[in-house]
Amino acid sequence: PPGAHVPALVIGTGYGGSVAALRLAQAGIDVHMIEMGMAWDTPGPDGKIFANTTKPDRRSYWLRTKTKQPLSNFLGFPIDKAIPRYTGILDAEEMGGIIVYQGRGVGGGSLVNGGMAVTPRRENFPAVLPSVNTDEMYNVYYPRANSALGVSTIDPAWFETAECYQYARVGRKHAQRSGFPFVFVPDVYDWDYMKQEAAGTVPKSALEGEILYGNNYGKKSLQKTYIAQARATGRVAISPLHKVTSVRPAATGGYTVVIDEINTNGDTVTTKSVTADRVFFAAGSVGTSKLLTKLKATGALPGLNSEVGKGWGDNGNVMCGRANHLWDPTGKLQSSIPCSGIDNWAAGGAFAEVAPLPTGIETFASFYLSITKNPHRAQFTWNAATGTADLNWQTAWKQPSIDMAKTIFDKINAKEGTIYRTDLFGAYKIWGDHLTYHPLGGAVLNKATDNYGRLHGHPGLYVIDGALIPGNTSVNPFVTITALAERNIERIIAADL
Ligand code: FAE
Repeated sequence: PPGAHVPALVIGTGYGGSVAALRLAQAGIDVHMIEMGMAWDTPGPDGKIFANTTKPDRRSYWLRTKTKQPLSNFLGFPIDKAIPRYTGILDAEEMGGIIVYQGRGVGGGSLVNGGMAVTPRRENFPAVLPSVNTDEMYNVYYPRANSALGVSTIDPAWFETAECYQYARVGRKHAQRSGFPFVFVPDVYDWDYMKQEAAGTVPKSALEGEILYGNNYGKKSLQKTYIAQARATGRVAISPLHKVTSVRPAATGGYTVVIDEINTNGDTVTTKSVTADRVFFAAGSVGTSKLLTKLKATGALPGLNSEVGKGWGDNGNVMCGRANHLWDPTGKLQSSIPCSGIDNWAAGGAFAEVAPLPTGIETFASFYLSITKNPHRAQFTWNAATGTADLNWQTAWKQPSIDMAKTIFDKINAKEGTIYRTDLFGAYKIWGDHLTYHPLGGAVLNKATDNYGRLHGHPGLYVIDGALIPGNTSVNPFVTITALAERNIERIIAADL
């Protein structure tokens, strides 16, 4: 209720926010979570909560009237289509030089992502988070995160025979013939459920191409793990379709948090304010960075330091497809959940996932999302004229990522006598270099905050999401975001509360 007082307010319900809410509640503290997206707990007219990837509808996109698919074209033809404006699940946020894809709703990115749950190779960790103790992370916090998220790896015997992973077996064959290490990638998908999908005994999710716009079954999103556990404590309340617009010190101590309640058209219905003793910024790398940049520039939080908004990176994401020979079909049935990758990080700075193209038809295409060691970092700055926090990422900054991905795919193409697909991202365009799924940084650990996420200058304010990580994790990021949040909240509960 307006004017209410809460001990702990969490902005956002993704990985960082869910870890904070659960652990605070278990420590006996009442938590209120504020989420700008929808609850995603009610079926639509088709009886399903989430729309299918091949049939996007109003549920699919955040306040757009036309879809903005990551793969914009197929066989040269644009595939985006008109949809009604709605507070849908996937935000394709255009930041000038880059489109940043993000999940919107209770569960954040866990609603839309592929569930790939990857712990970085230990030798790479010191470069990811230099101020964090590696032993503690690998002995305590990564295991804690993996266990709470429900991470597991595909049954290798099933992998060899499953029709839906022919594309991954072709990916393995091509990787190994060129001498690259091929690795299984863990996931939060329920692999036993997927086996039952393949056997035809349960409703299909991964085998019906569901991804990007939500998975109706099988994937253990945060709604089924951390958030379910948090709700079960009885101490966590969640307000969907509520967007935090301001945080400032309250005269009586603590912080005044201003919140817009919005409708499914994105319009503000009412504006509320509450007082919170402690506020946890968990709005995602972009959400947290934009809020803090604004609050510093407009004087609401004058004590924030000049590191706020800095150190933002795209985790080096770049996509590409290869055209296979007719004797290497990748299968018309493709599980939407990737299970494998090609690790050329040490030699070439690239880790490539063998990704699905779940079109329902045989495409003879191999498709990859590469994570690369791109060195570029961008900064958010406040634009008073437009009232927005702008990001200075440049499209040309993807070139190092392309060069690193080429260390894998030029070699495979040469070995196999194959070529790149040029029809997936626009006419004659090989590289999907216009986007990222993995925004990281903007309120970097031990720079904008202390070494546990406490924001400098304002006691009781914390950052606990992907904004803490300086731009790259060497693999898919959510396990690292979760493990770092586990580490930080343990310290904050012990020392501050
Ligand atoms: P996030 O999960 O983004 O949660 C932030 C939440 O805050 C969202 O629910 C927002 O709606 C909400 N919010 C933002 N601003 C406000 C505000 N002002 N007021 C109230 N609420 C607000 O943050 N990562 C992997 O590790 N493996 C994968 O397989 C993978 N696949 C991906 C596929 C796609 C299509 C996408 C988009 C991402 C993928 N990711 C993957 C990235 C992963 O989902 C992402 O790193 C995490 O979700 C980030 O977690 P955070 O807690 O930082």
